[in-house]
Amino acid sequence: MEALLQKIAGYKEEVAAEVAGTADLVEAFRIKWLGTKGLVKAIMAEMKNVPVDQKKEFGQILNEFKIFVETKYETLKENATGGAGAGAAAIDLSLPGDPIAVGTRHPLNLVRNQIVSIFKRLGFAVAEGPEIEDDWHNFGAMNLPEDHPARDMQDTFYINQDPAWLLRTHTSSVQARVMETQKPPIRVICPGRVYRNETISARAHCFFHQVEGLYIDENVSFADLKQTLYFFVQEMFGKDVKVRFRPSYFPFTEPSAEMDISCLICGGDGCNICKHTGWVEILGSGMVHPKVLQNFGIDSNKYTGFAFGMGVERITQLKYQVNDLRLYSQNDVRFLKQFTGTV
Ligand code: 2U9
Repeated sequence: MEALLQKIAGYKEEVAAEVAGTADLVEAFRIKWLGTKGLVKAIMAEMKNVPVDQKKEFGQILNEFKIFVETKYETLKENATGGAGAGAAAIDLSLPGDPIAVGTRHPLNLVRNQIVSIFKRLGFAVAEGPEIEDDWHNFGAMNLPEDHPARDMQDTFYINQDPAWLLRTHTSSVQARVMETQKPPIRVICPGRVYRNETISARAHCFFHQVEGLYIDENVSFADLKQTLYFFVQEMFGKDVKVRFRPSYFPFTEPSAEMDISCLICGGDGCNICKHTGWVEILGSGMVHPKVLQNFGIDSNKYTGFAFGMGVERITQLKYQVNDLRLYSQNDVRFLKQFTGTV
């Protein structure tokens, strides 16, 4: 009986591995296993050679095997495609296929591309870098030493296995890598996703998208910063939009300034969007801190530079009046299909 059991086990493996495919092959399977001269019938005939005291047990095994083969046959029949054999599932290959819906560009990508194209026209190159960063490129090089209170401004995700690594909190780490490998003049913009450990709500998410810029050369002044960013605003939001700069603080720039534009909704008269001030904040900027330049061996007596950073979600919100950050990552086509364009 041992030899018979081994034979059945081998048969089972063979049946399980069968894929057939076409109706012809399924019919061949039926004949081989379930036909009048098939292998199931043949192994059943072995019953007569089994000792009487083992007949009951062997009979059960044989029955299970027969059901196993029959079930497999039914499955193969259901899955069979085309073919000329009996029971072939007829498929009309001339029928038109299911339409594939053409998507639209994501609003964040549309706006990111617009921002990039404006700065490209001013001679900025595009640089990208890793999203998982080390402490030096994200913080240390940016004049944020370990005990600096400003680190608390950006709640950071650290990598569990090795907290020496983190998810970048800004794309400044990309500029840091550019300064490591290139000498001034440097003129780059760095678009990319950044991560901050915030509770998700209409106004905050655990990731967002930035475009940061950096321009280092001899004689780069705050006037260059103002004119560059003014040009950007005019291209992005139109010629009628007014701008203003407010003094601010960032560890990597000195002096620092935030830039507001006149409210696009009320034109500056005051509304809910601008909290009745007539102005909305769009980006941060400043002259690169001499310490940051020195961190990369750039002579801060010879070279100066300006830098800026903006949130793509924020710019998109102002351009398209998107009032809930969560809409950007919910993949709801009713939201996404409202944005078209090829930029
Ligand atoms: C280097 C030196 C300086 C980049 C800058 C800002 C100001 C800024 C925020 C705006 C909204 C981030 O997306 S946001 O939350 N950014 O205010 N970023 S200056 O400064 C740099 C970058 C690189 C080497």
